[in-house]
Amino acid sequence: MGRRRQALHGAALSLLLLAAAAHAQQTDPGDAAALNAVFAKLGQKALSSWNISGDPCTGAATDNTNIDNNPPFNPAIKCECSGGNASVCRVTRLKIYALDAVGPIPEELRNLTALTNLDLSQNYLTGPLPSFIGELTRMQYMSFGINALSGPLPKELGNLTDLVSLSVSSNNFSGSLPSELGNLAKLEQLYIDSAGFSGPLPSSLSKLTKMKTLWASDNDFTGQIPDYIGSWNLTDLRFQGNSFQGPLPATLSNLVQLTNLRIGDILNGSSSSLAFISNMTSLNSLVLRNCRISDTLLSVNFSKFTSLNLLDLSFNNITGQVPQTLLNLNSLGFLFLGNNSLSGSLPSSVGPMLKNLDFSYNQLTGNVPSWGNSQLNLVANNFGADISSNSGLPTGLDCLQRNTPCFFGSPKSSSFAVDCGSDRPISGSDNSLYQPDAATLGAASYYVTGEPTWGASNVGRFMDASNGSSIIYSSHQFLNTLDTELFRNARMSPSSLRYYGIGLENGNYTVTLQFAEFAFPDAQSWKSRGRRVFDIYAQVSVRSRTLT
Ligand SMILES: *[C@@H]1O[C@H](CO)[C@@H](O)[C@H](O)[C@H]1NC(C)=O
Ligand SMILES: *[C@@H]1O[C@H](CO)[C@@H](O)[C@H](O)[C@H]1NC(C)=O
Ligand SMILES: *[C@@H]1O[C@H](CO)[C@@H](O)[C@H](O)[C@H]1NC(C)=O
Ligand SMILES: *[C@@H]1O[C@H](CO)[C@@H](O)[C@H](O)[C@H]1NC(C)=O
Ligand SMILES: *[C@@H]1O[C@H](CO)[C@@H](O)[C@H](O)[C@H]1NC(C)=O
Ligand SMILES: *[C@@H]1O[C@H](CO)[C@@H](O)[C@H](O)[C@H]1NC(C)=O
Ligand SMILES: *[C@@H]1O[C@H](CO)[C@@H](O)[C@H](O)[C@H]1NC(C)=O
Ligand SMILES: *[C@@H]1O[C@H](CO)[C@@H](O)[C@H](O)[C@H]1NC(C)=O
Ligand SMILES: *[C@@H]1O[C@H](CO)[C@@H](O)[C@H](O)[C@H]1NC(C)=O
Ligand SMILES: *[C@@H]1O[C@H](CO)[C@@H](O)[C@H](O)[C@H]1NC(C)=O
Ligand SMILES: *[C@@H]1O[C@H](CO)[C@@H](O)[C@H](O)[C@H]1NC(C)=O
Ligand SMILES: CC(=O)N[C@H]1CO[C@H](CO)[C@@H](O)[C@@H]1O
Repeated sequence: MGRRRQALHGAALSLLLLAAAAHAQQTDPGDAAALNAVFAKLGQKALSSWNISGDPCTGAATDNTNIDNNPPFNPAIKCECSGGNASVCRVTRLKIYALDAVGPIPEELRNLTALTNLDLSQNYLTGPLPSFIGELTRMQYMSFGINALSGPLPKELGNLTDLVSLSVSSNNFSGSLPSELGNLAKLEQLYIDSAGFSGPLPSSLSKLTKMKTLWASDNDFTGQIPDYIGSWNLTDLRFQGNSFQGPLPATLSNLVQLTNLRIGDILNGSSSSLAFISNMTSLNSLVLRNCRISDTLLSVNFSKFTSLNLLDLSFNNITGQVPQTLLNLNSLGFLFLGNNSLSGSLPSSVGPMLKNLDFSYNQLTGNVPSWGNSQLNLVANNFGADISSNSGLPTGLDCLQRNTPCFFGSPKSSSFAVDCGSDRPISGSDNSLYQPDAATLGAASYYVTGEPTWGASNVGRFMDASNGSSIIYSSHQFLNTLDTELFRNARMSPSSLRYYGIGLENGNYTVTLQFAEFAFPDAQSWKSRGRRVFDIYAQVSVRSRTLT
């Protein structure tokens, strides 16, 4: 009896002690003041799940609630409390994610010196990234992605030597990358795409040998892609839409652990061969678009690329035949080889997953293959040039070959108008009747309409979204136009969208292109942070036609 009571007494006592300890936990007063000031300036309020008592390091901030991939827990902090019965808690993680917080980065952030993890992405933060950020030296993961920050990237970032991941993607910075970034010896992920940077990549970055992921597309980086990239530990490298010169560095061939490689738009300089990819057999996506590659597909043994799902080698100088081994790859779903100099006829079969193939703008000949329900873009080749095989051409495709026989000598029209993406004809205030254009155009497809009078061709795969639709609609009332209806539908294309006039008579033509923006709202929101670049060319592909 006595022993039992003693045991109960002991249990009650330890419970009491725990309660006392919990009660004595308190946020570091400096951190609490700084956090409250940061939140006040960014118009944020703590959630009831973690500021129950008015003390930030409470509830979800200190229990085992997960802060990552937990949308309701936002804005959020996590704290770490030093042991003892009157322990002090420091704020180690701060997340204000996609809440459209507006304004400059608050100065009081400087006082949260225990932060290891800061996520302020997808807001509307303006002004510079302050140099005091370099004082938060415990930082490991830091993101300012998709905001409106401007000015140069501060060199003090180089003091954050524990940093593992840094994102400043989709901002409006300027200037070149500071060479101090080379001090970030633990850096594994660097996201700087669409961030506004320019100039050559600093040589000091050669020290970042732990780097696994580099997204650096859509800046204005110049010079050659540096050799040292080949001694990084990359699995994901994205370098499209910069101003790099060729050739591609030979050291890239060392990056055999890459699963994702996207390089594009090499401006000038000498050409490259394709053999450097030979050992990158873990690749899932390979994009080398417009990279001044001169080679044949036979210089790589594609049968080793057993995970390859997307291959885009368009806008290069790839010659010779398309090998059956490439088309047979079991994993391959998207093959984009448009705008090269491929010749010969196409192989007789394709792999089970290969549903989207673009061979437009090559020199292919012979019969159009019958590959079941694959989408096949064969515009601007030499199919059916031989009259005897003409019967094999799908309707309209004969009018979109290099040497089209369509309407030759007997033109049918002298004008046409199209409302891209619309499902019905619309009369414009310019007295044109805009024809509908509602066909679903997949990742490698074309179609022609009417007699035919015009056609369209689309190539490309959306990087993330893939709900299949290529047409978007807006109910927006557009200002500055009498033709609001004309702009409500639009065709989306991730890579290349072309319209063709067919059977037009000789003469001088005026081409009018009309645009309205409705994907990026004009608002103080991260959703407005995007850039639209128009790269339009009008081309005469049929003999003796002039265009103005
Ligand atoms: C931040 O720290 C500085 C220096 O310790 C102090 O003067 C200032 O009051 C602090 N700011 C806040 C909001 O706590
Ligand atoms: C926490 O609650 C107190 C008391 O309600 C309030 O003054 C403070 O601003 C809150 N802190 C945050 C970060 O919202
Ligand atoms: C716990 O608090 C008591 C009273 O304030 C103090 O004497 C003691 O040293 C503290 N113990 C620890 C481990 O902090
Ligand atoms: C931080 O970086 C700057 C510029 O790179 C340097 O001048 C400064 O001494 C560094 N501060 C510390 C504390 O290391
Ligand atoms: C980006 O910054 C430049 C100055 O560097 C400025 O002219 C431009 O308006 C800014 N653009 C946006 C969208 O903030
Ligand atoms: C490279 O990455 C692999 C796998 O992610 C890892 O095991 C290895 O330690 C890394 N090497 C270096 C030098 O960081
Ligand atoms: C490539 O283009 C850049 C920018 O136009 C120019 O400065 C450079 O001299 C060119 N290089 C070559 C090899 O043509
Ligand atoms: C691929 O690996 C083999 C075997 O290690 C090597 O002989 C060859 O040079 C490598 N090819 C390239 C392009 O690096
Ligand atoms: C290509 O790779 C496959 C699979 O590794 C191998 O069986 C085949 O012999 C190779 N072909 C050539 C020409 O090296
Ligand atoms: C394309 O490749 C062919 C064959 O290798 C070569 O003769 C030609 O000069 C190349 N053209 C360009 C523009 O590089
Ligand atoms: C087309 O424009 C050119 C240059 O303005 C002019 O010389 C020519 O006569 C025009 N042709 C026709 C058919 O109008
Ligand atoms: C029709 C077409 O798009 N042709 C282009 C193919 O690629 C070369 C090199 O980028 C361009 O010069 C052609 O205009």
